Amino acid sequence: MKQFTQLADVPNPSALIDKAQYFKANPLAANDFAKGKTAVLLFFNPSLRTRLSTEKAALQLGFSVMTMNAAQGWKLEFEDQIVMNSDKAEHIREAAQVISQYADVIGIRTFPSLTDKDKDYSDYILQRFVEFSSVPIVSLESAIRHPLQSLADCLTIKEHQTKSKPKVVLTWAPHPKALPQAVANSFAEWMSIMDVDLTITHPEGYELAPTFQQHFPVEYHQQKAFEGADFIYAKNWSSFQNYGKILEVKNNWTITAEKMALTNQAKFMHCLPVRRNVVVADEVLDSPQSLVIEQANNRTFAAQAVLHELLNH
Ligand code: SN0
Repeated sequence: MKQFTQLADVPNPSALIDKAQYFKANPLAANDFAKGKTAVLLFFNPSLRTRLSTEKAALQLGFSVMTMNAAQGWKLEFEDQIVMNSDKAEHIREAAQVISQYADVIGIRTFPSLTDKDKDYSDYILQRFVEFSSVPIVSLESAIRHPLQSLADCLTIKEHQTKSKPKVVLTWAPHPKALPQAVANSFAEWMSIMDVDLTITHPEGYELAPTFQQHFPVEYHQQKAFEGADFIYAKNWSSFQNYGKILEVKNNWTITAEKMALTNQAKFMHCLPVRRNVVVADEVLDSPQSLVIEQANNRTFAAQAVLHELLNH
């Protein structure tokens, strides 16, 4: 594996899920593996789980970790053939090469603009780092994908499924802010290699980009989608069609105990952070059916498997 930015980068996804499961059982099995090596993590947007779980994963493999909050004060220029006489002091061409001198692997977090659809969906910032870095790049959530989250989610489903081919429902949920489509896109992408029956439910106008949505049925009626489900995966995303916008929605899409009662005693999943009683009612989030903390725990082992695989040659 040369980089980890999307499912297509992974030669054998089920072996990677197995590796994450192995590190969960044996977190220090390779604690000398990356001795003398350095992981540099760059955050252009805030992070709790991704930062701490990836740092922990790297430390458990013996890496030294350097994390940089690049959100404020460090303005990079990503465009070519530009006269750099504005506020951006450094160009991606130098920055990526310079970081590569200090790092054996580079992690990047970058959210979408939610205003320029074409640029966001070209995964522009992440791809500029891929282009100019000389060491492997790990996505710590990009404009359009969150593959470390999805890998952890695959592990969580694998651990908690009680039958082959469980019914998994990815459901849109309300949110006061316009959020990226990244988590939902990636979840659908990774469910394609799991032996699951995935249904996506959302209000009309919230269709995901065709590349992510096309393989799966869409059910506009949330309650109907919930019938017989074994896993409910909730996430808000802003509109792709009406790019980055929050649309008016008639029904109440919050996940409640009443809706969960329509399922096959489904487990509840969410990547966190979650807005209580907007996305999901307390009664569901605080119930034994909720897997959200286990999902967060599994982030460490997903990251550990990825870092191990990237440098294992
Ligand atoms: C991000 C998102 O992509 O939806 C990160 C999820 C892992 N979510 C948020 O930023 C939520 C922010 C909020 O105000 O609730």
